[in-house]
Amino acid sequence: MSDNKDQHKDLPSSYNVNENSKNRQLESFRENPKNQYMTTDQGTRISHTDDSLKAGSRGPTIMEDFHFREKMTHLDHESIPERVVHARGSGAHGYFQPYDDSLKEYTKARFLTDPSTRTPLFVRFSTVVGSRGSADTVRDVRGFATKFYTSEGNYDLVANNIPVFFIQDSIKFPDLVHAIKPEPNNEMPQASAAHDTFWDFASLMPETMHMLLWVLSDRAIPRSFRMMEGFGVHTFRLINEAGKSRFVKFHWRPKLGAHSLVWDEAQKLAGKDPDWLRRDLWEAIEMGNYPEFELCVQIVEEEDELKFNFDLLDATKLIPEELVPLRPVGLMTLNRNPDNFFAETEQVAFHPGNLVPGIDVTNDPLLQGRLFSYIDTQINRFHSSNFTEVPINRPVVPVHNQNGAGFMRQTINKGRVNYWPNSIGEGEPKMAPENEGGYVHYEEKVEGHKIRARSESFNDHYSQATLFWNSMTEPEKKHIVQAAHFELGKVEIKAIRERMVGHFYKIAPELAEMVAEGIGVGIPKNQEIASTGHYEDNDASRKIKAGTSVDASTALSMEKNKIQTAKSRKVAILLEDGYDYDEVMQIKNALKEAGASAKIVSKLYGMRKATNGQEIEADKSHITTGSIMYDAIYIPDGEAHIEALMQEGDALHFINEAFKHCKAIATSGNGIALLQKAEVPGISFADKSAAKVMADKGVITAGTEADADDFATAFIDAIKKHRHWDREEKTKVPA
Ligand code: HDE
Repeated sequence: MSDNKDQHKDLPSSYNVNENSKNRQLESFRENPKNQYMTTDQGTRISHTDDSLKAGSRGPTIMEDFHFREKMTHLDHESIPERVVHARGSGAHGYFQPYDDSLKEYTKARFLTDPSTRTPLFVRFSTVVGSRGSADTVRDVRGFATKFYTSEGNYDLVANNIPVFFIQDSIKFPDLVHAIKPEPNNEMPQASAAHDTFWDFASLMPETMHMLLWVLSDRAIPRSFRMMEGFGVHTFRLINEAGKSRFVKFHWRPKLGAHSLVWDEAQKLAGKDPDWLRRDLWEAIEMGNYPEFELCVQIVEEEDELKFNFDLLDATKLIPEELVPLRPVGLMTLNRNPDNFFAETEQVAFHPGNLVPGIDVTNDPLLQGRLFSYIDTQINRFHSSNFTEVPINRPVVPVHNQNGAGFMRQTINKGRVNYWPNSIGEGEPKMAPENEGGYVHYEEKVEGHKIRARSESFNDHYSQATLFWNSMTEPEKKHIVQAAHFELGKVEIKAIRERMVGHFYKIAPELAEMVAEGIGVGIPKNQEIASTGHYEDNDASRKIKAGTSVDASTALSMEKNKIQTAKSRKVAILLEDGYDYDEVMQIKNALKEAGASAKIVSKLYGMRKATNGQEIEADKSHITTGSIMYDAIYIPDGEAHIEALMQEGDALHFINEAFKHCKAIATSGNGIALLQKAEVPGISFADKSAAKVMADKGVITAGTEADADDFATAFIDAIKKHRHWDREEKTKVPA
């Protein structure tokens, strides 16, 4: 079959896709019960669904009750196997739009280069280790997978919120997953790496060290899915129109900045609201606070492949932004919640091998294994290769091929021809040459011996762990140490704890010393720990060893890159009867203007009366909420109301806990005495009746004569800083 022009003359040169394309496609699958009778699956109207068909009202149920059998059979089959990893996830629809066409120089992928197109997409955020019903806020890597429904087919960027991975070769993935998942004999612990088998494995696998530091850092307890970075991890390829290839790393940057919880808060949230991150995402989208992420790329010329002191094919390494800066490409906006969790979030099936022309893979041995695993795992979940026909997985462009029957086939292929080449079907569907959008794999030259080994250039397991450690601020370092005390403190076998300290020593002696102190072991005398795998020396290895590197990278620290905004932050207003109504309204308005939202928290639900007789309804009672569900607290003035709060253990705990979690707190007049009673040590307060606003370590106090605007501004500034770590010097925040 030749690919001459004539043969393609009736075919569209491209498809029009816009931000509504996917929604329109999904609409044809949506069910609407409005003004309809209930029916069986066969469309027969149902007259009664509360009693099964029986032989007499006290007799046995009869087999012929087709309605009962259908209803029960459905329930019995209402689940599919959960994902073996990333089982717990939350999804959202949105779109991506490039800023301009400047990436054309590097890639022919249209969705990255046509600024007039909004490509629809679906994102699924996830934890990795826990089961589908596990808590959102556990210490874990977060998945950040995006399916772009592009005009050239589906492209999946299946990313994480940490830029590196535990292992270098995918053959170790089953071992890693077995080790980190609950132990096989008793299925404990749920959704946690803090157990012997994980740290046993990690301590014998030096290549995990870089990733482990990220997992011990605050990155592993994000404040919100909307406030995490995303990383493609592997090095991919971009291919331009002329066929030139460059290496690329993909990077999502949240517009709200990257922010985290503190560990004590994360643990408590896991009990009080296990859906914390899911709820946060859902509510933000419902309220119109659409999460936005900027897609950036790091591009490396082919000839520079070996210029760094690490291998671009090694997924345990990142490219420091000091060496290759991020180049912004466009913006993703998430603006619609799914209609049905199962149909969309559960059934969405990602695959790093879903590629479009202009993007290709590399020989990264971790990525190569993923290219096999994802389809295989979907077949386990769906029991059919027809999962691609499920609405959420369908591309918005037409699909034509001779893939055939199987469980749950939806497409009705017509005619006799289900093979290629054929003459009976006039050779259709046709092959698309490259200039008509046909995907052509990059012609990389590959040669070598068949060998079960890694390149020597993968053999440095410590330098980038040290780079990460060196790049942290003091509070961030402290949190890593405290996290290690927790994680390793849960490890019963002392030799494992000791082995880990040996690795930490190689990363940074001070890290090892601080960790060792908390887990009852010394620094092992023999620091020699064999490196993983079997390594082969080669040319690339020798060049890489002499390559470029940096000692610290500002980009790696969340603190150093903190985006200061109060947008979408939640503030609790503690209220009992007898508060100053005008002050509450002033602060509420100021918060609204800054993009934050306020909730009234009181001892009980119901109306709370102000000194001027006005009433405000409580949104939450102390029984149904806690300080951990807010980013900041405000307590207005008012004698009777403060007097009542003074007597409430829950309110005092609320303030004290928020203080320990380093959150912004504001009060005025009589409220100052309440803060003192709630024990917030090391803080200077304004004088109760002075005309002054005092801001000390995120605690804002105002005298009764102080200017209301100054008070509100100081409070919002404190909220924008998110956490006031300088308080940790006085009060311990568990890591
Ligand atoms: Fe995955 N991974 N993974 N992974 N991964 C899966 O596919 C796998 C890796 C990532 O929301 C599974 O559909 C192997 C790196 C995300 O549905 C499975 C290896 C990165 C998601 C699988 C890796 C990821 C998955 C389980 C090592 C960041 C959730 C269910 C070679 C770049 C996608 C599924 C969603 C899910 C295999 C390593 C990201 C088993 C073999 C590195 C975000 O196929």
